[in-house]
Amino acid sequence: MSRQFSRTLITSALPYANGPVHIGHLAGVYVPADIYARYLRLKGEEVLFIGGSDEHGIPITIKARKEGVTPQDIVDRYHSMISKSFEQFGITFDIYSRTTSEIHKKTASDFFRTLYDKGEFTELESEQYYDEEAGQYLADRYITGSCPHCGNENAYGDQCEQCGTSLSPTELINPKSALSGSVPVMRTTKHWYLPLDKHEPWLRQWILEDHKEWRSNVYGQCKSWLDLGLQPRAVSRDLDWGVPVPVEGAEGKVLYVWFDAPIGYISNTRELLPDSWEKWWKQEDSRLVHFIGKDNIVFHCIVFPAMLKAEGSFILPDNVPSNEFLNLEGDKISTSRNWAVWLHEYLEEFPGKQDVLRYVLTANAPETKDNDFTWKDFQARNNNELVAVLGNFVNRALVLTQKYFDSRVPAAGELTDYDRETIAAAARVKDEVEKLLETYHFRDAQREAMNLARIGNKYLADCEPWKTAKNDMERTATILHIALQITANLSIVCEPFLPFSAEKLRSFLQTEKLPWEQLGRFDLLAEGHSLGKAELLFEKIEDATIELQVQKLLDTKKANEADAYRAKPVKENIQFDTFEKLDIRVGTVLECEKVPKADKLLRFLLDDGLEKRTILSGIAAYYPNPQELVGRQVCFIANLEPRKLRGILSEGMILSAENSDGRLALVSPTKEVLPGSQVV
Ligand code: B3M
Ligand code: ZN
Repeated sequence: MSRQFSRTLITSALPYANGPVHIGHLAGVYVPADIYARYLRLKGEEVLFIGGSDEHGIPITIKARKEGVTPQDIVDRYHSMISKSFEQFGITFDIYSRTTSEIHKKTASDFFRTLYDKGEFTELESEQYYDEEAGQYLADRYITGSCPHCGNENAYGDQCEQCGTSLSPTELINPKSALSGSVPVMRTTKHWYLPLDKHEPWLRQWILEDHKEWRSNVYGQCKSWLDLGLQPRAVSRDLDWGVPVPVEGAEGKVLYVWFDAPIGYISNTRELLPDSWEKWWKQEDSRLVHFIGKDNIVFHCIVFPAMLKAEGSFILPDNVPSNEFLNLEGDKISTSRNWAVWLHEYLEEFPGKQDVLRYVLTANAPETKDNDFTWKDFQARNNNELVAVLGNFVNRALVLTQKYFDSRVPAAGELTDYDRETIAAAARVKDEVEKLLETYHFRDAQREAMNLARIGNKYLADCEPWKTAKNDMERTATILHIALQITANLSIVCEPFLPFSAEKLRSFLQTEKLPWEQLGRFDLLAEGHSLGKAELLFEKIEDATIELQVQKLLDTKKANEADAYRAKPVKENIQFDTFEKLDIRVGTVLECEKVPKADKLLRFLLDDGLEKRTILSGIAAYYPNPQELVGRQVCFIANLEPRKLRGILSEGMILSAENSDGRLALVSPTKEVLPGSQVV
């Protein structure tokens, strides 16, 4: 069902201001959104492109605490870095603002208040850990303790990073506050919930029936959420960093970051257009499109629409083109492991080559599945496509015109059939690119745009104007006339994808920015029009340059490994009698197998010298063939209070040595001993 819209409001996910931006951000969200915005503008449509930094949330407070600065210091630093990177890469936001702005705090606060007054929230009391020393409630990440599944002593309240299980803070054994180190206590706290379950019926209809055209990854994710059944979601948190909850009795509470962040799109529109913002958000003939990454789908397709619907006066998104993830040289991009190509570093190392990166990221865009960025591919696409096809064609057209016609557009004489075919093929590019862009297929659209350069390149190679120039200047004039018109067409079709190169093309051709509607015409340059000086559009990237980048990543990998192997500091001293309380023994493995439905756990049956004893251990990942352990001897704590794990009683704990990157190895005596021998 395609509707007629009068204007398009484009939003792109607000990046967290807790680190700089990298190629994954650009590929996933900002380049496609910018291509779309530039395209619609070139078509003369009414467009608004909204961006900004997401400056609330726990990760920012954690980073601030680590560095001993305020959260405001953190977001100030990264907001300016991020907005500079976007500007340098030609991302044409109409506004790039931030969620710590006054207008945002007011907009988000009023939005909450409206929903509150309409009775759109439910209030619920729950038990939550509270740090009495620090005087605050603890977010899940701020609580550490032992994992009930694998025994890892440094598990977080939301997840154990050793065995990967997601946890709730109450499951942790011996919980500790990461703020003060003290033992937290349970306190009752009140929060406001958005009853998503109540919204489920219309969401099902709106997404599953009315928006079947959404990308299959987006549609599929929504469908599985809906099929699981939606649950109420808390929209407030006990925290001192964020937008205060604007109702009585909510002291010390702020809006959950995922409640306030999408409202940032609205606040930033208001900031830019204080008098006319509502037309973009509230008129049925406005089209709202959210560009996001795949981890944000549920918030943009389910939670935010439910908020907008509950408010009552807003339109809903028409589409949510979400990309999958971009990996780097085969590994997941990671800020904490510094496994990324940072935009500011790229520009230091490849100054002026913004379009090369834009091009490669679009050519490899993770539109339907995760994709990989490699430096080899970056080099190949630059050298074989941008240089050899686009750059080469444009350069030949201009240099030959300079040589034979003194840089003036020559007149076309009579056309051959081949000329006509070429013109017709070139003219078809417009429809193709449009169709693809309007259905959010940016990667195919760019390939189609490049086809125009391929057509031009082939045309020159086939017609060989450097040969005709020896005896037939009229034919030479016709060939170059056509080649120059193709070049002018390229300056239009490249503008959304390669804006810096499109600008260079315009200066070579001495033309203004031409509207999209002129694409496909062959009278863009008048006979006699004087051309500017031609320079190279792209330059070859040498092997040595690429090897440097690959080496840089290898160094990062080595540094990460070195970090991982650094031993942990020694714990506090204990008295001998404390040690003596532990009864550590050797047992012989009688049986060993995986615990069904628990990826990490192995079940051991040991001969402990007295009887048979069952112990579970979270080391399955490191012993893929557990039956090979049968007959081996291991050490175990014999007097640890038995515990039930996954319905099985585990009588003790098997000792293993833990590398500081988490890899485990069982501890065994170096000589065979009798089962039941004590470790002393
Ligand atoms: N800051 C999450 C992210 O960067 C979040 C997006 C907000 S969009 C309203 O993945
Ligand atoms: Zn664990």
